Amino acid sequence: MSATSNRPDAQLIAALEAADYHPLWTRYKQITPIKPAAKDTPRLWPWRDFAPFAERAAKEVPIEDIERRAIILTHPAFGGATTTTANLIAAFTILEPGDHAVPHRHTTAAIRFATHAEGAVTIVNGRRCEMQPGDLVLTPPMCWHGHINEGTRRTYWFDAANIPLICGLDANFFEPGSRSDEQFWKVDEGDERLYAASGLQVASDAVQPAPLQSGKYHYPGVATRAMLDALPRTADGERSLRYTNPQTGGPVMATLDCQATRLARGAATRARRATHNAIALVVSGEGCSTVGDQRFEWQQDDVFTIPHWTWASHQARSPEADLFIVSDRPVFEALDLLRIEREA
Ligand code: GTQ
Ligand code: FE2
Repeated sequence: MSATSNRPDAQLIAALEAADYHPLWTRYKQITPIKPAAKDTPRLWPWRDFAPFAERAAKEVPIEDIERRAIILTHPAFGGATTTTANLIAAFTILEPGDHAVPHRHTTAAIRFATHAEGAVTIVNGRRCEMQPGDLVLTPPMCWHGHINEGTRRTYWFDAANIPLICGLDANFFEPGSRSDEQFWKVDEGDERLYAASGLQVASDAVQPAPLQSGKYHYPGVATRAMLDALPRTADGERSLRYTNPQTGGPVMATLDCQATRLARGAATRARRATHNAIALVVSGEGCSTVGDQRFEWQQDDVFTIPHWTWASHQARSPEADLFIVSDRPVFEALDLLRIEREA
C-alpha cells in the first residue's frame, strides 16, 4: 500500500491513476521543485588517464570502419546515457596521418577546439579550416563536415556537441556523405574569407531575420590569444572573451556558447553559478577549481564539468592559465531561463 492509502482521497487517487490521470495535488513538489538539482556531480577527466585509450583507439580502430574516431567523456550519473553533463557531450577526436573521416551532416550542433591537431583540417560546407593550435571550428546544424589529417603525426582535438539535448527533444536528422567523394576534400577556405576580418561584414539590402547560427566557422587561436593579451585584468584575475556570431554579436550557435578565459596566478575568481551547463578544457597552464563540493587540480588538456546551478571558482597555479569553456547557455537565454549569481 502506498503512503497515500490513509488519506481521505486515497480511493479517488487510486481510481485516477488506474485510468491514466494524475492528481496534481499529490505530486506538486516533485514536478515543481523549488530549484534545479543537477543529476551529475562535477567531474574532472585528466588527459593522462585518457591518453592510453586514445592511443589504443588509433591503433585498433581503422577510420574506414567508423563514422568518427571520437571518444566521449561520460558521466555515470546519466545511467549509461552518452552524456558528459546535462545537454552536452565532450569528446576527443583522434586522427592518424592520412585518415579521412567521412563527410556527414546532422541537426546536432558541434564545435571542435584544436589541442594537438597541426596538420589536420576540417572541411565545413566546402570551406577548408586548418586546425592550428587553439583554433575553434564550428559545425552549425546541417553543415556538411569531414576531417582529414594531412600531417605526419597523430592529431587530437577537443569536441563538444549538444547531442543529449537533441536526443531529449528527438530532433535528430542525419545525412551520410560519401567516402568516395574526392571533390569534398579539394577546396580552399572559400567563403570563410568573408568572415576573416573582425569588424567588417558583407553589406546587404536584404531584410531578413538575423541568423541564429554563425556564418563564420573558423575562429583562429592566434586572434583569441592576441585579444586576451590586450584585455585589462580584472580584480579577480579573470579575463574572458565570448566567441560571437558576427552577424548578431550573440552566441555562435542557437544552442552552444563558447568562451575563452584567462586566469592569473594568485586570485581565485569570484564564485558563480548559473542555470546552464558548462564544460571547461584546459588550454594551457595549471590551476585548480572548486566546483560544488569538489576540488580539481588541472593541467593542459584536462577537461572538467560545471553542472548547472553549481558554484564554481577557478585559480591559476602557473603565472597564467587559459580555459576554453563551452556551454548550453543560449538555450536558457532563448527560453528566458538564464539566471546567474555571483558570490558577493
Ligand atoms: O566531428 O562530426 O565528437 O558528428 C561527435 C559527433 C564529433 C564530428 C563528435 C560528431 C563529430
Ligand atoms: Fe558530425
